[in-house]
Amino acid sequence: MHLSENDSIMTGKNMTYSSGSLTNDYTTAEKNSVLVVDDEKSNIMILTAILSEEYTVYAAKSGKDAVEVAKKYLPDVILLDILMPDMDGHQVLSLLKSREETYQIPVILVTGLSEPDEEEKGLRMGAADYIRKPFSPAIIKLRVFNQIQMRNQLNIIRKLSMTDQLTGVPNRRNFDYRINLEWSHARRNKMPLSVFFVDIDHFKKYNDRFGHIQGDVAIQTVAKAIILSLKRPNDFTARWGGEEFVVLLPATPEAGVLEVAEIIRKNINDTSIAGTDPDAKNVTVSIGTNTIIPERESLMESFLSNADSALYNAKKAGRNRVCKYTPNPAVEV
Ligand code: GH3
Ligand code: MG
Ligand code: MG
Repeated sequence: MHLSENDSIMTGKNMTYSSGSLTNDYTTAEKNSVLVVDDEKSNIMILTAILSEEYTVYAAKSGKDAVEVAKKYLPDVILLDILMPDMDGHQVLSLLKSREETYQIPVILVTGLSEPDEEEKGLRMGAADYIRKPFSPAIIKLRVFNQIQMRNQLNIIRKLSMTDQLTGVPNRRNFDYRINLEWSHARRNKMPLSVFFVDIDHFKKYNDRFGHIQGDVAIQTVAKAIILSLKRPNDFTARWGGEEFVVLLPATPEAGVLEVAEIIRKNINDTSIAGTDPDAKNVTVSIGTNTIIPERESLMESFLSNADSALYNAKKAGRNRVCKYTPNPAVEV
């Protein structure tokens, strides 16, 4: 730890995001991180010394800075002093618990207050644990470790619940979450949002011929081909179910989605999935696309079902092709 380098953080006056770490190893992605909040410089130094071997340690000297650092770095655990000038630990805790980005971060209150009422108040407000000063380094380490371990396990469960087991791509639940975000974003910013469904052609026959295990390999290969064709960081694919995938392209107009869909169709058509069988045709997919600039009255369900009807048209027209949704002309009664 280089104190001079981090003095601005220690004083809390000119804290910048880029220098928000008390250690110089915060680039190590695998390390869990802890935010230490205390108005006493000496306490921050002691806690950093105890924790920095195992964790990336961020520090904040005031409640206001603590909330900012927590939002920016999303530490795995926060050690929060209660007695601080301006904003006390309880106020900071309440702010952290009220924000979408930070409410899940476990907070361990650290304080010299010994009244049981204070402890009860903190726990009722959502603190995960409570440590009294003077603290022993071993207790600090163990309590932090317990919270980190629970958080890591929770993250694994969360990740599993959002991932399709066969292909490793996001699952339908993940897609539902994502499309809600992208839909609101597109509506707010009046940006086009595109979607398409990718469905493997005659897959029942494929399974019948090659068996379900090879069928699974084909599904995995299609997932990979889709992933490799998506170039922008916000492009998103999920397994919709069975042999069908859905792709969401934010800020992408119709010409863009048609281009990406065609690349995917072609890549899959050109990939020899069936293996060594000389008579086997390649696996092909049909794709139905739709694009919208959502307005207040637009329905997300119609946006998706219209892409699905475009997929139906691609199947009807002979498969191994891309069709875009076009509204039916009005029928005169
Ligand atoms: P179409 O060209 O009209 O899409 O015909 P299709 O045979 O692909 O469509 P259909 O919906 O009739 O059949 C889908 C098949 O996909 C049936 C099912 O056995 C197979 N399938 C669904 N999920 C899986 C899976 O996880 N693994 C394997 N191997 N097959 C699956
Ligand atoms: Mg199919
Ligand atoms: Mg299907």
